[in-house]
Order: sequence, then C-alpha cells, then structure tokens
Amino acid sequence: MRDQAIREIATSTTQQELQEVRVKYLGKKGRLTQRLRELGNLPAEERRQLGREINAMKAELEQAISHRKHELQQSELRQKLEGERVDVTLPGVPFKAGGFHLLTHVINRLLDVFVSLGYDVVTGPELETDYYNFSALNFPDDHPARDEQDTFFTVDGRLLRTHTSPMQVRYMERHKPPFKIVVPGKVFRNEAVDATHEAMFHQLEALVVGEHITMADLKGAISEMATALIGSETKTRLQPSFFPFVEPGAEFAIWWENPRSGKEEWLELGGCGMVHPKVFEAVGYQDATGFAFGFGIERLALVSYGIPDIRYLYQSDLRVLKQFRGVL
Ligand code: FA5
Repeated sequence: MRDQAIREIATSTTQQELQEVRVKYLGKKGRLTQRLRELGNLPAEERRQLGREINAMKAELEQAISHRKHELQQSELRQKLEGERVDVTLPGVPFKAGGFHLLTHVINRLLDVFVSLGYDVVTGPELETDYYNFSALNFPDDHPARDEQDTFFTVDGRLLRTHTSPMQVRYMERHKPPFKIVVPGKVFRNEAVDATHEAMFHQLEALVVGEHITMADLKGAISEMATALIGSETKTRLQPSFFPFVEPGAEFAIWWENPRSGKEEWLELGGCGMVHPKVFEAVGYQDATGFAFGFGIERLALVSYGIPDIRYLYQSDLRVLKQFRGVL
C-alpha cells in the first residue's frame, strides 16, 4: 500500500488529483485511516507494533503529499508566468495622437496675430436678443438688410446671432474707450447650404474705439493683419459697401498668391467701416470714433488650404481632418 500511495502521489499532475489521492489514503474513509480503526481488534502487542508502522507511514505520506503539493504549486505558477510573459523588446503600439480641427488652428493663428498687435480677445453669447443682433446695430425693424441675415428663433423671441457684431454693443456698454478687441465665435444663418455657405460658421470681429480714429487706421489694421498672415508683399483693398452699423462701409480683400493655384488674386474676406454714430448713441458714447471689421473664418481656411467645399469642415470625416493635423 505504501509503495502504491507514494507512486500515486509522485505521478499526480494537478493539485486536484493530489487531493483525491490524499482522500483515498488519509481521508475519513481512507485506506490508511481504515487500518488505524481496525487496530482496536488486535491484541495489545500487535496493536502497538502495527500502530507505530501505520503512524510512521501516515507521516511519510503526509510529507510526500506536502512535498508534491509544493512542486505542483511551483509548476502551476511557472505556467501562469509563462502565459503572462511580456516581451519588452517588442515595439510598442503607438497612441493615436489627437489634433486640433483645422478651424481651431486658423482661429488660434488669427488670435495670435491680433494679440501681438495689442488687441484683447473677448467672446459673447451665441443666443442673442433682437436688440443686440439688429436694433442696436441700427437695423430698423423693417429694413431689408435683416432679410440677408435670416436666422433661427427660439419661442421666447431670442435668436441665434447672425454675426459677431452684437458683441460691439455688449462690449461698449460695459467699457470706456480707448480699447482694441477681437471677438471670435460661431454665428448662424438660415441659409441654403452649398459649397461656400453653411448654416453655422465662424466670424472674427474687430472693434477699435478711441480718439481721432480714422479710415486710415482701419486700412492700417487690415494691412497689418494681412502682413502678419501672408507676408509683407501683400496688399489690401477696400470697396464701398453697406452695413447699417458702419458709415462709411466697405468690403475688404487681401492680395495674395493662392498656394494651390499659384495665381495671385484678391481674397474677399468680409465687411468693415467706421462705427456708425447711431451705434455709439445706443451705448451712450459721446465724441467717440472707431472702426470695426468682421469676416468669415471658414472662407479664409477654405482658400488657404485649397478645400473645395465648406461642408468638408463639418462632416467629421477623418480622411479630411487628418490632412490638416498639425498644420500652421
Ligand atoms: C457681416 O456679418 C458683418 N457683421 C461684417 C461687418 C463687421 C461689417 C463689422 C462691418 C463692420 P456679412 O454678412 O457680409 O457681414 O458676412 C461676413 C462674412 O461672413 C462674409 O464675407 C463671408 O466670408 C462670411 N459668411 C457669410 N455668410 C456665410 C455662410 N453662410 N457660410 C460661411 N461663411 C459666410
């Protein structure tokens, strides 16, 4: 029995199997336990002799089991470690780095330019009142200029701002001149969407108010922006135009070499002019002079990067967006 038990212990291959061997010999109904129980039936002399042998064998088996158990534990641990092995010489899996959206890059670039020219950056609400978006900017209630900027209205009569110009009024209500500010932000229009028009887009507004500000200062500011963006070889041009909140009003364009076509051309950017006296009146300014300009940021981005359709900027198609990761 001893030899058989020792063999079974030595050849058990799992802790479970080993446990079964233990039960078989040393359990309550185990073969060795059975023998110990039978001792009572033997004469005293034989009982003592056999008892000693059985107890010695029991101790031997217990020791063999504990030894084997340790071996099995070790080998199971080894297998586990083997399975979890990490090859530190394998090349790592690179993290996909995110990046700014092209429009964010363009906005940051513009803000850098204006901050370097001494402008403060301010932002305002996208949900506006008719007063700030139109009335305070000298759009009379029934003026056709409102039709060009139809927008989305909430049931309480507020609207999604159609341009960043309402921030001119909001800022002037709370600040005294002189100051120079730029306002980047989202604007909204009820627009038939096509390759150059979106229902939501971005504008950058600039407002400079102080003493003796003239049209020459406006032209100078636009030229400085163009120089910073494009280089000293650029030119700028103003063409007469109408916006109710400026007088005189103009559209401005900058001269540049389109990097995609290689052709030199005028890039029409937006509107500008001298702040209208009615706007100063609305904010309670007296004897102030100032200029403002505002333009579409998408337009600058589309032309600068040769993007044929404004809708590409908003479709979240990574094949498009990835091309502009890390530009500028
Ligand atoms: C304005 O919004 C005036 N607030 C600009 C201004 C500011 C004039 C300060 C005077 C003084 P306008 O509606 O023209 O003007 O829009 C300005 C620019 O926004 C356009 O030149 C164009 O680049 C861009 N834009 C207009 N509509 C859209 C549109 N649906 N999608 C994308 N860009 C647009």
